Amino acid sequence: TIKNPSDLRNSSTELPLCPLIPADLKGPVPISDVAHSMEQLELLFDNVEPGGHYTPPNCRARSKVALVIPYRDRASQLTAFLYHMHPFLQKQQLEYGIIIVEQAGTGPFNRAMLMNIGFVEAQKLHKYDCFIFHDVDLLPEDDRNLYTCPEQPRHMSVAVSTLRYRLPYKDIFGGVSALTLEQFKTVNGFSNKFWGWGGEDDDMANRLKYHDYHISRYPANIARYKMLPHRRQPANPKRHEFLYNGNKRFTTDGLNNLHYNPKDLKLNKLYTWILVEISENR
Ligand code: UD2
Ligand code: MN
Repeated sequence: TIKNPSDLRNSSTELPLCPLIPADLKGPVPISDVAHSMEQLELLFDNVEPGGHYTPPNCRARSKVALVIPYRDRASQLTAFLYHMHPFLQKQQLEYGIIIVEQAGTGPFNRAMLMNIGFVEAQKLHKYDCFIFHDVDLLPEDDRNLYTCPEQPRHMSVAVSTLRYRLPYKDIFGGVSALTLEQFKTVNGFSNKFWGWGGEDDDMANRLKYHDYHISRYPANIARYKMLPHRRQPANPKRHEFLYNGNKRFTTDGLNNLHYNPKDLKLNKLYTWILVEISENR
């Protein structure tokens, strides 16, 4: 039978699914040390929608990925990150959004809680199904390191420059890690109790193990990252104690007891910016 002309029109506007493995990946990608201002960057990437959201123009992305970045006072790292990541992710033909969650004030930093907040807030913006929690100072060095969520949670920053490009210990889950919406909900997100440096990533590894997930990884020659230089933050003296008895809190400490005071949210050109006030005493 002859097709109805309107069917034809429909089928030609429906984009094909993006390839499972993007076509023009190159392997190693250079990391620029040229500093850019935010204004310069905004002119460079005019294909990004407000809030740092991107949809591939020629195919339908297989998943929608939220990059959630815990952040405070690292302005030059943020511009280096955006300059590197937008082209990197676009080459992978992903639908993605970049969400910067900034902690207000000067109290101890709580990386894990900021990531929980990013997870919650991102879902109000787009139908994300994959969440990649990402230090702002880590830049991937190989474009075969796909920013997707596989069947098991993926630890992505396997080989980091400042750690001599070697996995420091088997269960490390810090740096960059990817979980599906379902996985993150199942483990009740991150603990909210880690104030200051350290422990929150290992607590997540314990949550994953407790729920019978295992940590998947790309080989070290692909999952390579450069860490931009920074000062060390003061370590949390309670991190070992909280890690040790963390399993008592998996079901009560995380997404289901997350409290924060949203102070601001802006759809900036290259990223969504969320400013939050958080506190220990609640
Ligand atoms: C390691 C982990 C990191 C986290 C941390 C302990 C790797 C490669 N990285 O990072 O994921 O587990 O230890 O908490 O394993 N940040 C700010 N402003 C601050 C402090 C932190 O924006 O004042 C953010 C930023 O995204 C930074 C991240 O938190 O990249 C981790 O903090 P870090 O870079 O100071 O800690 P580092 O490199 O020891
Ligand atoms: Mn760092």
